[in-house]
This record gives sequence, C-alpha cells and structure tokens, in this order.
Amino acid sequence: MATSLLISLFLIPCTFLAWNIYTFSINYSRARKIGLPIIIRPFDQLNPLWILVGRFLLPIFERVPFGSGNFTRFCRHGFEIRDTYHWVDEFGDAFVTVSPAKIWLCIADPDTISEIIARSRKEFDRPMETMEMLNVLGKNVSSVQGAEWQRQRKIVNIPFNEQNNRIVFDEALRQGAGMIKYWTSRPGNVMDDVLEDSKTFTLNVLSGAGFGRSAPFAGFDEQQRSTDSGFARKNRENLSTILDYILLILVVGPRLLTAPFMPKAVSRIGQAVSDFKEYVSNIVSEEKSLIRQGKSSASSLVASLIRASEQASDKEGAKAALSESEIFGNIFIFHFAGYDTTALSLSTAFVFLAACPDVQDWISDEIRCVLPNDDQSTWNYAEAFPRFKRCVAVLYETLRLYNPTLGFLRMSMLSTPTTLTINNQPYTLPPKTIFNVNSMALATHPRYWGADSLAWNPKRWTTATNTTSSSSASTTTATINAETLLAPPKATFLPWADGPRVCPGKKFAQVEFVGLMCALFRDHRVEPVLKAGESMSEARERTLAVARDQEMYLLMEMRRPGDAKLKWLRR
Ligand code: HEM
Ligand SMILES: *[C@@H]1O[C@H](CO)[C@@H](O)[C@H](O)[C@H]1NC(C)=O
Ligand SMILES: *[C@@H]1O[C@H](CO)[C@@H](O)[C@H](O)[C@H]1NC(C)=O
Ligand SMILES: CC(=O)N[C@H]1CO[C@H](CO)[C@@H](O)[C@@H]1O
Ligand SMILES: CC(=O)N[C@H]1CO[C@H](CO)[C@@H](O)[C@@H]1O
Ligand SMILES: CC(=O)N[C@H]1CO[C@H](CO)[C@@H](O)[C@@H]1O
Repeated sequence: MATSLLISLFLIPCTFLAWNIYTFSINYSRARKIGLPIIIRPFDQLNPLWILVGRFLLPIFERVPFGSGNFTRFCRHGFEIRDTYHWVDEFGDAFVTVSPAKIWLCIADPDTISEIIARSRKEFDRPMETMEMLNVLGKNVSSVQGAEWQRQRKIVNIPFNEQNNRIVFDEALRQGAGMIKYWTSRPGNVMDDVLEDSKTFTLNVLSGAGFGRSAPFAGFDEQQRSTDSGFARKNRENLSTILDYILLILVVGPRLLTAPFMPKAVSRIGQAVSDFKEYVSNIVSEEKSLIRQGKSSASSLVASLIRASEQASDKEGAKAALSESEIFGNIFIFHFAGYDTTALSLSTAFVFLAACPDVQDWISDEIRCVLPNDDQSTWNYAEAFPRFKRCVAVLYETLRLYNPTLGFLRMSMLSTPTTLTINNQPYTLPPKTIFNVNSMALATHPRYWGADSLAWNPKRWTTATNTTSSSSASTTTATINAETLLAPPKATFLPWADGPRVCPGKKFAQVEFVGLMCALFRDHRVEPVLKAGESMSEARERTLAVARDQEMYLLMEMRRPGDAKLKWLRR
C-alpha cells in the first residue's frame, strides 16, 4: 500500500514533466521553422496559476544567475508595460514565445497589425482561452466566437448609442458634483483613496446608465450609505467582490466556492456571485414587464438590450434573440469590461493631473470655453461633447502609456498554417498560434511619438494652430475652437482594439471621462497633500512616481495608489 502510494506520488509528477517536455519539444521545433527570434517560456502566458504566483517567484529567480535575462524579462505577466518599445529595438518587429502549451507571436509592426484587423472578420478572432473566465454568469458576447458571436454582437451594439451616451454624460456630471461635495466636506478636502473613489464613480455610472438606477456618490462612507439606494448598493458591493476575486473564481469555480467545507471568507465570494445573479435577474424581469406594459422608454443598457433582443426575435425568429442566460452574461460583461478598465485609467489620470497643474489649467480653459455657464443643468451633451479635445487628450495620453488591457490577442481560426507579412517579409505560422498585438510597443515607440515618447504629456495630442503670443481671453477661445485632435499613424494607438471586436464601450468610456473632467476641473483643481517638510515641487515628483509605478494584476494598475493623497481646492 505504502509503496504503491509512493510510486504514484513519484510517477504522477514524472509523467507530467515528461509530457510537458514532449509537447514543448514539438512546439519548439514548429516555432523554429517560423524563422523569428524565439523566447522560451516554461509556463504559458495565460496559465492562471502562473499569473497568480509568478509575481512572487520572479523576484527570487532574478537573484539566481540562470534565472536572469530573457526568462525574467519576458515571462513576467504584463512584461509589455515594463519593456515598452525596447524589445522592438533589439529583436525587430516580432518575436515568438514557446511553452509546452502554446506558440505565441508578439507583434509590433503596424502594417501586420492592420492586416490582422482587416482579415479579422473571416480568419482571425480572439482566442477563447482568454475569455473563459467571463462565463461566470452565462455565455456572453466576449466569450463566444464565429456565428454565435455575430448574432450576439449585433444585439449588443444597439444599446451603445447616442441616447445612452447622453445618460452617461449626465450621470458622470451628477456623480462628479457629488464627488466634489464629498471631498470638500472632509477634513482638509482630502481624497485619500483615489482608486476606491474612481471605482465607486465608475460603478455608479454603470448603475445609472447601465441599469437606469442612479445612486448618489457616497465614497463608501458609512454615514451616507444609509441614504444610498439599497438596491444599487448591494449590487455594487457584490460586483466589486466578484471583480476583485475574479481570478480565484476562475481557478476554483463559483460552485466549489460555496461548498459547505469552505471557510466563510471564501464562501462569501461564491455567495456574491449568486447574489449578483439574483439582482440582475430581478432587474431583467422588471424591465421586461415594463416593456410589456409599454412603459419603458428608458435608454439604459439593460432596457435597450432586452428591447433589441425582443425586436430581433420578432423580426428573425426566436433563435436571433438572446436567451435569459445570455442576457445575464452580457450584462455581466458590460460590468466586467467597463468597470476596472475605466476606473483604473481614471485613477492614473487623477494622479498625473495632480502632479501637473499646467495640464489642469489647460483643460479648465477648454471646459470654460465650451461650457461658459456655471450652471451644470445647462450643460448639453450633444452640443458640448464634440467640442472637447483637451479633455479627450488626457484620457488618450493616459491610455497610450498605461492602457489597463495592454494590447489584444488574436488567433487564426483555420486549421491550416497562416501566412503573415512582417516587416515586408512573409512568415508561415502554425495553426493555433496566438498573436499578441503589442499595442504598448507601438504606443510608446519614439519612431511615432518622438524622443519624449515615455513622458505623460496630453498636450502632444492637440495640433498646434496659428496663435499669437498675446493671451487675451478671445485669443484663448479662438485657439481652443481651432484645435483638432491628433490622428496618430495607422495602428499605433489602439487602446480599444479595432476591427469587428472593437470595444463597444469605447465612446461610453470617453463620454464618461470627459463628463467627469467637466464636473471636477471647470471650477476646481487638485494637488498633492504635502508631507512634513516637503515642498510642493517635491510632492509633485513623488506623486508622478506613484502614477508611473504600474503593475499587471488582472489588468494594469498603479501599485500603490494609496500613496497619492490628493486635496481638492476651488479655482
Ligand atoms: C478606458 C476604458 C476601456 C478600455 C481601455 C477598453 C478596452 C477594451 C478592449 C481592448 C477590448 C477588446 C479586446 C479584444 O478585442 O480582444 C474591449 C472589449 C469589450 N469592452 Fe471595453 N474598454 C473600456 C471600456 C469599456 C466600457 C465602459 C464598456 C461597457 C460599458 C466596455 C465593454 C466592452 C465589451 C462588452 C467588450 C467585448 C466585445 C466583444 O468581445 O465583442 N468597455 N474593451
Ligand atoms: C534572449 O533571446 C534572444 C532571442 O532569441 C537571443 O537573441 C538572446 O541571445 C537571448 N538572451 C539571453 C541572455 O539569453
Ligand atoms: C497658419 O497660418 C498660415 C498663414 O496664415 C496658413 O497658411 C496655415 O495653413 C495655418 N496653419 C494652420 C495649422 O492653421
Ligand atoms: C502552435 C502549436 O502547435 N501549439 C501546440 C503546442 O503543443 C500543445 C500540446 O501538444 C498543442 O495543443 C498546441 O496546439
Ligand atoms: C463556453 C460556455 O458555454 N460557457 C458557459 C456559457 O454559459 C453557460 C450557461 O450559464 C455555461 O454553462 C457555460 O459553461
Ligand atoms: C460579498 C457581498 O458584498 N455580499 C452582499 C451581496 O448582496 C447581499 C444582498 O443582496 C448582501 O447581503 C451581501 O452582503
């Protein structure tokens, strides 16, 4: 008995190891034939266990001689952000990584990327391995492919329209006013958790524009919580629990999490999944009954998603509609895809803005020019939004350097090898190769962005117009009105991806961001809270370092947002 136990204890890992060496050697010999530089990875880039533990193991490897170099450089989850464009200068426009599980091609040639995007409809799609985790609440537009995806995406695009964008803008203004009120009511006017406040804002906008349920901004403050609508609050708490532990939910599965033997702290997470499901289920049936009574004219994402689905079913038969489970799945995806991405970009932008008062003045000038009346209720989305360039530039510049999603992935759907042109030369790639479209390298390369490509400078985005040196008010207005937003060279700036899979929330995120800038920076400014003995310029340097210190968790985010204590003042 004991010996057989020992043998199996020994045999299982040995077989496992041998199998991995075998599959690796097959993949490696295929990769060699491609003819591009090769990096070896013992674990695949999407191995969830490696994503969880790699961050802790790599610093240990960095200290031993054989572990340094390519391994610690390219096996790091999110190496794209640390390396920026440097690998392009060393290896050229593409390299291949090989692991026992997969072959990856990392690309930063804009022509190749344009080709992949152009061939996307038929040939390339997102590899589903990356999206399986999103099935927590049912099938969704993000986790399906081919005809199934086309059917869902057709319906999913409908709610993201200008009517909804108007709600997004108004909700962002309302939240922004609440944020100012909240911060300026606190001792020292301090915003002490820039990430938490950005998350609350984003979730509230999603709740307002997504579910049609507006909640006042409360900054998770106990006293104000009681006035917060209970419905939206529970949703927010459960959803932030789900999103914070999504990797664990992926690895363990929501059902096992609630198993009787699990500790309370763990089963709480599984409970959050089922509570959120119930919350969404209630909203869906409420909206459905409103639609049936002919009462719902709401343009919330959920209401128009359900309407669009029912219309598709009326026109093309029940098969075209989304099932109950698909509606859940898509609502979860809107939250999953629209929450952290936006909140993380926003928090990084706040910290940069606090360190750069000249950029705050620059956008404040634009906001006052577009919205001369200080009464927020007169601010009209359709008239104002198209005139903003500087506020959009702040978001673009933040995403250029710190895109929380890093890049995007594509894979050939064919079972035969694919040919791609890289740097004007054809390369044959084995089936199932994953293309890592390395947006970071393109968005940071001095070839496209100049010698200061790594500096955060939103002003680079507006085209210089003919201005005189005098700075009278009318000249400022004329300058602002004449400004246009820079159009970067093809495929060098794709934070929302491109092609048929382009982020449907692209404009939602822009409108949300610009609305908040208007509510905050028209009449207020933000600065770092000084530490004892620190000068303002030292504090700005320290704050800048916080914004730059980013790490890839599930998405890329600031490593220590809590170190940026900010203070809001009236202009
Ligand atoms: C700054 C904010 C955002 C960034 C940087 C961003 C980025 C992205 C990227 C890169 C993709 C495509 C991934 C791929 O093609 O492989 C994507 C997909 C998606 N995004 Fe966003 N996003 C943002 C905000 C939002 C918002 C606010 C929403 C919704 C309210 C949203 C909803 C979605 C959905 C549903 C998909 C999946 C589409 C599909 O697979 O067909 N995103 N996003
Ligand atoms: C890293 O990989 C590249 C590309 O295969 C290779 O040229 C280089 O010599 C490697 N560096 C080290 C330190 O192994
Ligand atoms: C600037 O002014 C000159 C002459 O007045 C004109 O030719 C040029 O097109 C203007 N440039 C821009 C960007 O407006
Ligand atoms: C691109 C490629 O050939 N990848 C293969 C690497 O090895 C694993 C395991 O044998 C295969 O599943 C992949 O298809
Ligand atoms: C790929 C897939 O089918 N994933 C999930 C989609 O939704 C259903 C219903 O919730 C799940 O059972 C699947 O696992
Ligand atoms: C983890 C978490 O926040 N759970 C909450 C989910 O919502 C229910 C009510 O619907 C709350 O009681 C839980 O505390």
